[in-house]
Amino acid sequence: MAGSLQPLNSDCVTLTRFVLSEQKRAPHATGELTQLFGTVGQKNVQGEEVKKLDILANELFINMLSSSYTVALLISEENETVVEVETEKRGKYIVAFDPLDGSSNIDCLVSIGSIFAIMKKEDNSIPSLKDALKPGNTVVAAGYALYGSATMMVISLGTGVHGFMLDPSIGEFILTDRNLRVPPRGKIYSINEGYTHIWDDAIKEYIQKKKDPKQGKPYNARYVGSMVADVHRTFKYGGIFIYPATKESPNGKLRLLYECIPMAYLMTQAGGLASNGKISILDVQPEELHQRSPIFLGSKEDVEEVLEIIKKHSNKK
Ligand code: FBP
Repeated sequence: MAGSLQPLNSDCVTLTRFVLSEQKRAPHATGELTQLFGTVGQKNVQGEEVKKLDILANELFINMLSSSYTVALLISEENETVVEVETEKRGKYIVAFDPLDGSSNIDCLVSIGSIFAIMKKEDNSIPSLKDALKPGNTVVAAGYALYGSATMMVISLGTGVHGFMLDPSIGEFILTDRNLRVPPRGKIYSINEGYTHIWDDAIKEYIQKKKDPKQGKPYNARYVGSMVADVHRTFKYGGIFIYPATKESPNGKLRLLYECIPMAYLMTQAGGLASNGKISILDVQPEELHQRSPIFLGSKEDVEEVLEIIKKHSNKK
């Protein structure tokens, strides 16, 4: 697509046109969510020094979102506390985001991304931490941008999951994957096996089973180390992405509000599952802004399989 000088196909569905048409399906829509999405769509970061990229990305997110007049409160991985929006610029949405996910991969040019979830502020009280600690089942929209061999935006406004690829020649995101559905079962498992020594027995049993030809055709192992890249592949090819609790990190590593919940919302919208090992990620009640959560996410049958093994082990205890 890059550098294509084809005349613009006026029928192509751009991100803005898509969100506008989706808004028409919501009888009481005010257009504020459309305006917010228009703002999010402009978030491709250009930076000077690579290392500062996640700080730059964070500043851009905060700047663009807080001046969109659609947001009441921001939650960023890069900010210890909630980010308040000036009263006169406040809107009705709360946005939790990871401005640059997979930042440890920036220097080696491996795919990185941005992740966000949008919730609605239900009342007119002054926005505060309590408004930020909302469970995933209150999310009204979520998405991620993947900066890889192409720039991709994958979103859901509650009516399925849709992928848009950036056409740099026109600077527009074009709808390329309408109604993404994750396959019911895959052939790939994705987990950092460098932590095998601190896994609990259930995880060890499950991964061993995926490798053992006596227990079925062995799965392929794929792990990029950028959640956005690993989850995007899981959407496209199916399988399972796992970041479990370990003996050293009893709640795993990934953050509930702006990594686990957005991806769980999207995966569930695409027919997959996302669990913390016990309950759906979307039913976890957040208690802290940057709390971590184990996550098992992907194809329905694959996630159900590992949850069965976890249950078996916890019944043994
Ligand atoms: P950041 O958002 O801080 O970059 O960290 C999250 C992350 O890089 C995820 O993208 C990825 O899935 C995970 O950490 C990799 O962690 P590990 O190196 O422990 O496997």
